[in-house]
Amino acid sequence: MTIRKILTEPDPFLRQKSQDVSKVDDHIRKLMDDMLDTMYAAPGIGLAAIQVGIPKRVIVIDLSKEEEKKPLYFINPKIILKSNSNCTYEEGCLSVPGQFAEIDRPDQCHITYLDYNGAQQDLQADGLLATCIQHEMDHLEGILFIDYLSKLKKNFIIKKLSKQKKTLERIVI
Ligand code: K1U
Ligand code: ZN
Repeated sequence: MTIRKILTEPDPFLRQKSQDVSKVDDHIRKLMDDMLDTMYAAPGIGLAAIQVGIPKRVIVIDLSKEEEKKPLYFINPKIILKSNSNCTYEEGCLSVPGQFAEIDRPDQCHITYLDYNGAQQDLQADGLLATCIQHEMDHLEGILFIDYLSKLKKNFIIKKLSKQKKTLERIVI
């Protein structure tokens, strides 16, 4: 088990597009295991590989509230259908620490993906799972939830996080 460092905004690495996984092997499974441990430790309910500095199209999610963990693994996910109706959730992001905002997204989505063993799967998601999948799939395109806010709000958040980073760097040095 390895807890990896989560990149935080502003970081140009978070803005790059992730690449498809060509083969689901032990290297990818180790990455997903580490991502889950990193996500549980944070804590969070989802994580994309780019957030730990790996630009591959890999996502992990666990929405379970009880002791028993129910991890979901998505490799090369593709949205094949989104509902016309939207829902609003207050979203957070481990790469945008301490910031939350209400974001509107389609309330249902149908995706195809490869699972932990590389088998082709499809899933019809709604509610928080649909929101979380779309939030994580945005990461694969270099998009963060703050991109949906007004320029004023987004720039305010980025400035705040930038200042926090500089203060932390001074403390560490
Ligand atoms: O950084 C991420 O992408 C993870 C993010 C996922 C997410 C949250 C809310 C809506 C959409 C996507 C988080 O997990 S932020 C932390 C969080 O939501 C949470 C933390 C502890 C308990 C419950 C929720
Ligand atoms: Zn996020």
